Amino acid sequence: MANKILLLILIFFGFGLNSKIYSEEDHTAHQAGVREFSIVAIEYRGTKVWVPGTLIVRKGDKVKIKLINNINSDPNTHGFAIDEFGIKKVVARGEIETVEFSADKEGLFTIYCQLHPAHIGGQLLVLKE
Ligand SMILES: [Cu+2]
Repeated sequence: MANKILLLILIFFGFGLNSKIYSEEDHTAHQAGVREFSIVAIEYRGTKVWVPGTLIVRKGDKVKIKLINNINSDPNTHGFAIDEFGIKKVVARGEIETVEFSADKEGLFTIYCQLHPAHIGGQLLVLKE
């Protein structure tokens, strides 16, 4: 009997602890995590563009971006570059590439295709922690 009561106390106390932890997580400031994106190079009426163009993360996040080149016209490779994070990737049609980096500085950074200046890129916004 005493064991059962002890067990019940532990269960309720345990639930209480869990719900406290969860509610604290809900209300605390941002916790750094992994932010994953998939972005696609497409061609619309002759204009090549990376979509979506704006990626938003917070400082401290690990950023993982899957790059898909869906442009059917030649050339069959396009670039994805963010100078401030040392990223320069070439993405061939039909071959998914991934870039990973740590968003260790705040600010607004230009995303562009290093192979074709006319190819519309985008921007990476790194918010403060
Ligand atoms: Cu391009």
